[in-house]
Formats: sequence, C-alpha cells, structure tokens
Amino acid sequence: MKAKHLRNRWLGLLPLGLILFLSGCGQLEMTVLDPKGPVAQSQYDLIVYSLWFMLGIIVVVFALFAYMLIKYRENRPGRKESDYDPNLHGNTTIEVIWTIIPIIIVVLLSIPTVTTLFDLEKPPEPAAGEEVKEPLVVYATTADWKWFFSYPEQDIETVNYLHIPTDRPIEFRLSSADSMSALWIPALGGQKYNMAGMMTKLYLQADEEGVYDGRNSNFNGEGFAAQTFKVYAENEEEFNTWADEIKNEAPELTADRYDELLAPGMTDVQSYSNTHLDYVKHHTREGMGYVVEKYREQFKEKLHLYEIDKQESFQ
Ligand SMILES: [Cu+2]
Repeated sequence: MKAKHLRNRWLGLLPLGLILFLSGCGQLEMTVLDPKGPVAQSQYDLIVYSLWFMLGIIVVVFALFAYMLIKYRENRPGRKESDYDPNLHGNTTIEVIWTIIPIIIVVLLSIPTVTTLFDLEKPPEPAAGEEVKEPLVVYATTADWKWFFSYPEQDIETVNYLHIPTDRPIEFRLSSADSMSALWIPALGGQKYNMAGMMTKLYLQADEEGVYDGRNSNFNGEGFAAQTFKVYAENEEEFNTWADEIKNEAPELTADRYDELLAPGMTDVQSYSNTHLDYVKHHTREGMGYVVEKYREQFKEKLHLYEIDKQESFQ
C-alpha cells in the first residue's frame, strides 16, 4: 500500500518533468519559454525563479518524507516503543518553525512577483547606455473576429497584421468594438484584455527582428480560433519605410468601408492610409455600443463554420 502511494506521488511529478524536458528542445510552439523582448524576458525570469523555488520546496519535502519513512518504519532493527511519540501539541519550537518557514516562502515568492507586475504597467526601461525612447502608440481594437491596428503617429491602419520597430517600447491601447477579447503575443509578453467602452494599456517591446505570432486569447465565439495575426518586428528604418509606403499607397479607410469591416465575420489582411479613430472611438462610452447597435440582427444569427475555413486559407 505504501509503495503504491509512493509511486503515485512520483507520477504526479511527470508533467513537470515533461515541461522541463520539452522546453530543452526549443520548440517554436513554446514561445513563452523563448522571450524576444524585455517584457517577455522579465516574465520568463519570474516563471523560472518561481519554478526553481518551488522545486527546492519539493526536494525538501520529499527528503523529509523519505527520512520519516525510513526512520519510523515498523520493522527497523532496534526500534523501541518509546521512539514513537506523535504528541506534538504545545511543542513551541516545532510550531514556530512551521509558522516561520511558510511566511519566508510567501515573502520570497511575492516580492519579485509584485515588483514585476508593477513594472509591467510602465514602458520597459532601456538597456544600460541606451537612450530612452518614447513609446510608439498603437491602438489595438478587436471586433468579432479580427484585429484593427491604428497608428495615430503615422496615421495608418492595418487589419490582422502588425509592424513594429525593434528596441522601442510599444504602447498598445486595447479596446474592443464588441465582445471581450485579449491581445497575446507570447514571444513579447503576456496577454491583456480588450473590452468595449474602456481602454487598457499593454507595454511590449521586441529586441530581436523577426515574425511573431499574435492571437486573441479570450474565447469569444465561432471565429475565435482564427482570430490570429502576425507581428513583423523590424529595425526603425525598415519600419519607417513600411509606414511611409502604407501612407502613400494604401487606400483610404472610409466610414462606410470601416462599417462593413465591423460586421461579424472574417477578413483578410488589409492596410489603410488613415485610421478608424477619425470615425469612432470604441473605448469611449459613446463608441461602446456602436457595432452591436449597427449589427443587431447579425449578432443574433448563428454564424456558419465555412467563414472560419475562409480565414484559414490565408494563414
Ligand atoms: Cu475581467
């Protein structure tokens, strides 16, 4: 019976072992463990710190467990009846130890966690010796089931894809035109929610050039699985060239065109030489019910799965 319990305890460690084993492979899917910017890096460090810390606790607990099993086993040679005294009530030394140790554990886990959480609300600090750069503001607005990225500084807008300069903080201003969603670019940092009628801020930064995956991480209906986008992180010069090109060559986003895009459904990647912020601000009280009011009937209808097939064809 005892042996079986022991085996079950080791089985419980199996998932942890698998995580450690798989993370060693550098799998592209496990981007959380392969940070590409300072925000993702600080979150990664926190995960690793907590993991090692808790691993340390597990080691101590299992060592004590093994010690107890061996020391107090019934058939130990020379064991006396008086060796077993389970009455610990009123044992001040032991009670102080098992109160103080958990307090130390909680303090050592919470200090780095709270510090990191508070730092996430500010733009990431530049690396030593580098100049402080003003964050690039990007409004990330979701509508079922697509992403609008508005760049007020460049006066351009993209749908379902995103270009960002490297080594510069990006200040995402998150909002939703209808259902609650969440912006998640695992290689650059954790997710934050997009909600209608309000604005949340998320600071992210890419240190390395590359193409990263982004997605909605909050379930919001049939098109959820396909509500993804690519993030192209490139150096400042390339980014400016791209932005100029969109500004000069992309069509204008008219109010009518924007309304069409807001209808529940899928869309391909698109670029425009102005932003929808000219027409409606979904994060304000006035802009909050805009889409739901306009597409009342369609929101009531059940959408068909072939719409999702359409989205998959351009991924
Ligand atoms: Cu909430």
